Amino acid sequence: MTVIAHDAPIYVAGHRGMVGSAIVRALAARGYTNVLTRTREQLDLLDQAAVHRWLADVRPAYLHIAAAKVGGIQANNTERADFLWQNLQIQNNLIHGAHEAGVQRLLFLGSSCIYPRDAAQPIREDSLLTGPLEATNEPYAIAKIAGIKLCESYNRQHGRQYACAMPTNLYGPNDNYDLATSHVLPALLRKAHEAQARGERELVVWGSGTPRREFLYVDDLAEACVHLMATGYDGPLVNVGCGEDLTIRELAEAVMRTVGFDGRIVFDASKPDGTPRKLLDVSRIQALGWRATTPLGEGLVRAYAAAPFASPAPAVPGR
Ligand code: GFB
Repeated sequence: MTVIAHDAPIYVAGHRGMVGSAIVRALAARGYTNVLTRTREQLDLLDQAAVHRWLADVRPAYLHIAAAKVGGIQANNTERADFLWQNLQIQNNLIHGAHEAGVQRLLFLGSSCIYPRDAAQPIREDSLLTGPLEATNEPYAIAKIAGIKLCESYNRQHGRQYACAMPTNLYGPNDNYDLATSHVLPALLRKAHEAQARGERELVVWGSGTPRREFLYVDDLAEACVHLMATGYDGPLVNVGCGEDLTIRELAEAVMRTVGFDGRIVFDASKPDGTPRKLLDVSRIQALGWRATTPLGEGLVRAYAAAPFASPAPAVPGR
């Protein structure tokens, strides 16, 4: 079944980010030849009129909505208004603009933080809106839940086929390595690399190290997105994860092995732990014919090799 022809115009919103750039790579690898992208300078996704005009002109056959304001626990917890407003604005402009332009299919990407903080593990899609959210990322989660409901509502009211995928914590090439705003995995890669390069003996890890997280290599997520598009998936919300999690302490140890840093872990209890666990139930997407293929160890090596600081560490005198 060919739902989207290989030469049909496919718009990837957010193509400069980690997720969008991986989707562009995956589309090219699968032979899609008409992938459309726009930089922020060319099209400001916060500008409703500009977004609606562009979508009406281009009328893509499919949209991958990977554009969002994203960040780690600290950015989510402090830039709360920006996370709520910008994400609502971007997704409203794209989803409503797509509908106005007559675009029948799209994929809206969210995050596993949409589920209740104390959801039963592994988290099934039907646990959405069954309990309170994790406080550190409530604004971001509320925006993403609104996006899911917007897609569902266009489907029910107007017969659109707007699909929603909820990935677990992601990592890989083009990640954000700014220590104040990044997620844990890129932060630890950078901190371990720099500690090693400077001859330091400690790796500072925020919180208690006990929260559990599931990590998916971004190229695996991109494969899932293209798979959902290519197979015409237009059903309800679908989780995308690898099905395995580990503690933040275990992650720090795996990062240290990847970087070759053998110092000691120091926990910074002044930083929040966030949600205690968020392992996704991935049976729905596995039944659709996709599963993750990159083990964490391999993904860490690839992410480290692609990191902007990965050039050989400067020699440290006396070592
Ligand atoms: O990845 P992260 O920032 O976000 O943090 P969340 C995960 C866990 O790692 C938390 C700990 O318990 C952090 O305290 N951690 C340890 C660190 N060291 C560090 C560090 O150096 N930097 C960071 N950032 N964390 C985000 C949500 O939650 O995950 C978003 O805020 C989104 O909404 C995203 O859902 C996927 O996994 O806690």
